[in-house]
Amino acid sequence: YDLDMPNAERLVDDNQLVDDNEINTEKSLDTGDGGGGGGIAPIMGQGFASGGISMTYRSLVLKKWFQAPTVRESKGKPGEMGKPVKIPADMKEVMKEKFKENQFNLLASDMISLNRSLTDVRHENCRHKHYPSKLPTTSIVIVFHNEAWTTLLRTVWSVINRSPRSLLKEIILVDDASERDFLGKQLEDYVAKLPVRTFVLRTEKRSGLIRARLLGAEHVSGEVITFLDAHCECTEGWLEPLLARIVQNRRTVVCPIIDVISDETFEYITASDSTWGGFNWKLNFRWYRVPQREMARRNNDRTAPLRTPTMAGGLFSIDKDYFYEIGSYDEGMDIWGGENLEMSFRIWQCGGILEIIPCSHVGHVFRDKSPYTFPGGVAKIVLHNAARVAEVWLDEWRDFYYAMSTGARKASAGDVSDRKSLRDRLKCKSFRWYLENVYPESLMPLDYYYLGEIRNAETETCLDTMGRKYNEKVGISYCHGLGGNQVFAYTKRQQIMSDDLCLDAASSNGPVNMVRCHNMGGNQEWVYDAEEKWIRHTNTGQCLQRATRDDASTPLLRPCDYSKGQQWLMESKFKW
Ligand code: LR7
Ligand code: MN
Repeated sequence: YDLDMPNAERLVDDNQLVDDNEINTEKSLDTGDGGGGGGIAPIMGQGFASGGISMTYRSLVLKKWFQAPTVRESKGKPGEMGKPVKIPADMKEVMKEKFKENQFNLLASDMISLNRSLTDVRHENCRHKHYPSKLPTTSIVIVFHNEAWTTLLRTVWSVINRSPRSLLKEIILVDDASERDFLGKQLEDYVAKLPVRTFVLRTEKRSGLIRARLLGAEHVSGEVITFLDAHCECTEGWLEPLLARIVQNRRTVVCPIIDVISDETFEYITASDSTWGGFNWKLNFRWYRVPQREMARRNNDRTAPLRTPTMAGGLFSIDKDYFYEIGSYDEGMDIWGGENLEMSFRIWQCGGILEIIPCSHVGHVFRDKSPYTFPGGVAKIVLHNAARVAEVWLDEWRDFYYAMSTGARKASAGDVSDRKSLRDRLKCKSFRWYLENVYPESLMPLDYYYLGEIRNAETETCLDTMGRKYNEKVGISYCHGLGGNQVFAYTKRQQIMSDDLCLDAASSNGPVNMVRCHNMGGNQEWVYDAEEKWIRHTNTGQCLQRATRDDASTPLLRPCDYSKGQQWLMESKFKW
């Protein structure tokens, strides 16, 4: 491994620099949308009621923070300016072997400087923003299990190189029982020489990222905790906007835009500033397009903080005291998964705000597979964590989660009484409140008439997605009563939906396809007549009919004729 220490001398403490453009009085402090009106009323004023800027961090002047000078490009080195690394043909075999160690191109990572240069990826308008002259200090907490040397240390160096030194209290590395020698004493010796206080904590046995982060948090002496994954690269000006937002309201939990570091080439690829976090019925975190409603609330300013329903989980800053006030993490969660949704719901439901700050960009190596072991099995762990989220935060919407898989129903959430009493103690709002006010676009419909199987009265067969994907025909098959592909919601918006797919017909004789729900009626609007038991497609006036012998795999659209083949029962006969 490349052990050479990048040269720290070109780092300048921002305190040595003179403020340019000091703007006097805190009145001009951009309090964001604190006093705004319109939009979705219930959250507009939330959290800002107590006078806008938090007293803890009150400051009088704004300044344009000087970042440590841009890391200069080392000409001729691979990966500089975030460019992709090309592996010579004769090294392809080595590359493949090394890929397996971390599920990313380790050979490429090892070829790149630990403090490689990156381009300034921020929106033009971000470069001129002013932030309070006094910002809180932050400690960076990075947990890892068997991380590669170069990705871990590049994360550390990117923090050191691109954060104003006066804001950086320390870097805390939490080793979650790694089994690689170089992460032992060699790592401790290395970090002891860094220009920023950095130390390594170790969990005694494998604890998973959630409990590892809790251990790291206990040792934080900064005012704000900033969590990062162990394979990140922070870019120019990433930290100031995060901290500045917390100054305005300490109940705001803030995430950077998470850019993509390619797992194949380590190219730095800027992510869209118009995506936010959501989740599906299986409680998987997913990125979705930001709706127009939120764009409008921000006056179409692409640099303004973006309220996101959920966060990816790995990269965020939170006021340290607030982290504990709001219940830190659920210690009952193991290894990986679920904690990001748990924290997202908790923040929103218990009076906080969760935002993506578009002027802050941090890259993350996204990979297809997890490189490490999940003791006890991936499914068991992930479903256990998700069940805890469902049990504590989802109220009746937990049915959507459980309907999706037998595995989910069988997994045990364990004892969640502590988390439930936390929810009571903090007087948190309901999941309905969250859906109404934070995430009306959610795939879990706010109002629905029915959730269950849709059975044909004549053939006793059930609508079935057959596990098919977008824009394919909906299927129909023997009712198995096990949920999953045979679970549909009939919503108040008159959609027939399964997770993110809605029944959709574009012409009067079909076919009936499954198309991504657009929530705008049109081809996705169906009226269920509870008397006649019809499912009538509004746009075409046709009725949904059982499959025929010729094509038994898919239901049809036909003129409504009161036949039994057009009767559908929305009453579940689940075997669980
Ligand atoms: O047992 C473990 N112990 C650990 O210390 C398992 C993991 N870890 C460490 C690991 O070394 C890494 O540094 O925890 C960190 C996160 O693990 P990853 O990198 O395997 O997770 P991920 O990037 O695939 O997954 C995302 O979702 C996780 C859910 O538990 C965490 O919240 C991750 O932090 C999170 N990552 C991000 O948010 C980055 C953006 C990815 C997206 C979307
Ligand atoms: Mn990660």
